[in-house]
Amino acid sequence: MTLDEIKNPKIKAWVEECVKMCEPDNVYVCDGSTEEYDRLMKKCVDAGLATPLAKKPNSFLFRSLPSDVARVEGRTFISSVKQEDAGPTNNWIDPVELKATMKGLYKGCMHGRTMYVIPFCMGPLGSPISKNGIELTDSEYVVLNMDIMTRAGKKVLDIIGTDGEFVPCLHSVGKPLNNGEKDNGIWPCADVEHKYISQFPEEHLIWSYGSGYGGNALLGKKCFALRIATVLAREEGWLAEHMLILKLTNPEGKVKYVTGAFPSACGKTNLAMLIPTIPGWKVETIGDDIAWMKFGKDGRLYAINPEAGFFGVAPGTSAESNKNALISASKNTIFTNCALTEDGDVWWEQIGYPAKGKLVDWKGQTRDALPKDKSPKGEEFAHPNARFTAPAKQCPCIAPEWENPEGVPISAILFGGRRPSTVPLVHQSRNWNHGVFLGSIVGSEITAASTIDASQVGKIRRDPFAILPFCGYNMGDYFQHWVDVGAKADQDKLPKIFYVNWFRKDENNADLPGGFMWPGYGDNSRVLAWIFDRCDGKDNYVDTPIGFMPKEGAINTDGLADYYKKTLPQILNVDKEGWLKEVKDIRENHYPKFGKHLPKELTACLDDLEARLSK
Ligand code: OXD
Ligand code: MN
Repeated sequence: MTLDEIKNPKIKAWVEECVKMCEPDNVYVCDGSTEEYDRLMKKCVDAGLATPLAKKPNSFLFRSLPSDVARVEGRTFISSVKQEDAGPTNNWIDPVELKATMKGLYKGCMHGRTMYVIPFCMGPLGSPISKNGIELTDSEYVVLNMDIMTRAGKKVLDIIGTDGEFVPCLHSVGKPLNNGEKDNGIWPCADVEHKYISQFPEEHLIWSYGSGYGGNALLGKKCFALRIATVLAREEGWLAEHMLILKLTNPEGKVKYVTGAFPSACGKTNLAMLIPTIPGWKVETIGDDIAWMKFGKDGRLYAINPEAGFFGVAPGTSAESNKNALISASKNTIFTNCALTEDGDVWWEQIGYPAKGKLVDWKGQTRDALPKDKSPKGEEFAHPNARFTAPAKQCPCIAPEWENPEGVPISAILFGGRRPSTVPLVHQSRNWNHGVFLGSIVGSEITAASTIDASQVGKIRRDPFAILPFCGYNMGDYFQHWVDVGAKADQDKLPKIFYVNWFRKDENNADLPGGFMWPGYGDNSRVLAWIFDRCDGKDNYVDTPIGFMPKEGAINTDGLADYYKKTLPQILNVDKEGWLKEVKDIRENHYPKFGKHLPKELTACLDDLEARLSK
């Protein structure tokens, strides 16, 4: 499609303004057709940027540069007019200054390239909760990924019509091609110090420059569906969250929907696609990363998954950890920074089997495969943040209603992190505000594996609501928004809030695989079953100083290994000393960061917790 075919004057004027600045050789409006996808993929293959995979139908492998392998939080900015509105946890640059800097970079940045205009919709087409965006990009890789991750193309232009709203998202890889220069198989991007992932919250505007990877470049995901959407949600009275959405069916066929927020590397995608180990229970997926929640006419909170695909971390994904993800990515999938096998398949660490013969690693080097599916740190064949981009509709456990425009009514909200000590397997908040408190203290313990600074080991890296890198405004105001949303709602209809922890450890117990006191994965269904019954008001709990916890025998342990049965009482216990230390850490190190923006309701919850623990 050409620019002339766009009937919306606002879109046209904005595209023209960006064309003038970026100076692409051509402008192309994406229609979202299969023919277009195939054509652009062929262009990537011909340019040496993508490798077709003989073993996976219509699937391709891309390799990025080592300087462009993940989101760049240090180069991500919330550029609000006032610094205070970005808050203490976001990088901030004055919007006038940032725009001047970025305009300098954007000037002529698309020489030798095509500017693609991608009309896209976050959420099911026609849903009252969905929102539209237009991404301008000079990367075919971005167009292809956006095609899987969002509903993209002409149909969205038709929905926007001549006066509909859209979020403008400008993206460039920041690598102009001058005088007939070619990419020559090298992933285009800019140096780290020239990368800018910028959100302008007052204007609902996104400008991204210099990276072609994931959340830096597929602007519908973290930039729009979280950073800008959190701002829109606050303005409009709803919730935009870094949460999975799952459907849980009990043996009687009764259904409940659950959302869950977990920091990166806590198994969120695995939980969303879990295969229960307890008979009769079923988990189906609505979404694995983001939930947008709005109140329905009946006063209940309804959630949609704004995405249409999974951008999942490949390493660690195996038939054991997440068979459904492997099946989702078995065809029509884009792989990035995975290793390539001799027979034309992808491979990654902890895929569940060793590779044979030679492998081309993510840097393009051919090396002998190892006799196991692990590699020494720094010598991985697949980058630890290697990804698969797979259509959600290919997931064998996708719920039939995953695209329901009305969304699904949420009964429970889970929070969790990696906490080797203190935090029990599961506890329930006493009420909404106590649940907001639990969300506000989410975090993972810093391990020797996650830091090079030994003095940090054992400390808690807080990631409130698992949304710290994705909140488009002051995190203290975000907590207040959650409190306000709850205060306005019918209390009986609000979801119940739980804190789960699959990661308690006892290094001294040689029986426990990896020292973990709970098996996790499919066995997390045992906890989901307790939560399900809690939502039905079953008398399956005890009241403790930290909240409601399973009473003895309330967690189904049938078929669980004896060593887990033995450790269960320990992980369902209230560690008063540990929690008092937690209270101190929150009071001294976590909450003071938010200053006057911290809701008084949360301080009240902290005081209440301390009083109950001290009784
Ligand atoms: C993601 C993340 O990629 O949360 O989804 O980092
Ligand atoms: Mn995420």
